[in-house]
Amino acid sequence: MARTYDSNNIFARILRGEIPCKKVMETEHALAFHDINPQAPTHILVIPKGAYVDMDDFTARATEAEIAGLFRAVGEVARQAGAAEPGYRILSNCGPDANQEVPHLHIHVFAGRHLGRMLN
Ligand code: DGP
Repeated sequence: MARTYDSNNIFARILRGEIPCKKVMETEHALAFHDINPQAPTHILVIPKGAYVDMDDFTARATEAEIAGLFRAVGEVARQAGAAEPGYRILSNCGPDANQEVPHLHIHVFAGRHLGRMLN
């Protein structure tokens, strides 16, 4: 059963401009900004502009343009950060078992140090 979208979640409020963020990039379908609690020298969050709770919700309901727009933005953010070489990691927590904290889909982009085999 899909979770219900809470339009007052913190990233919805960032999208509406009610809460500031350190913006990295904005496109028609995505917004990228620095994580408030960085786990790597580069730690950027890329979110869709549409109201999607998580990856499950996004891949079930989003349009092809929204899906392409989000993933193009992730790649572009990593390139702009100079992370394509030597590399970066993307991660998206989906639901309680993954400890998803903010119920608006977000893709973490980590870079700037050797990341080991896994982040937790
Ligand atoms: P997750 O556990 O995958 O839901 O990660 C949520 C991330 O969001 C976490 O790394 C901290 C970040 N975060 C939470 N609140 C804010 C905020 O108000 N601004 C920004 N820039 N990041 C936030």
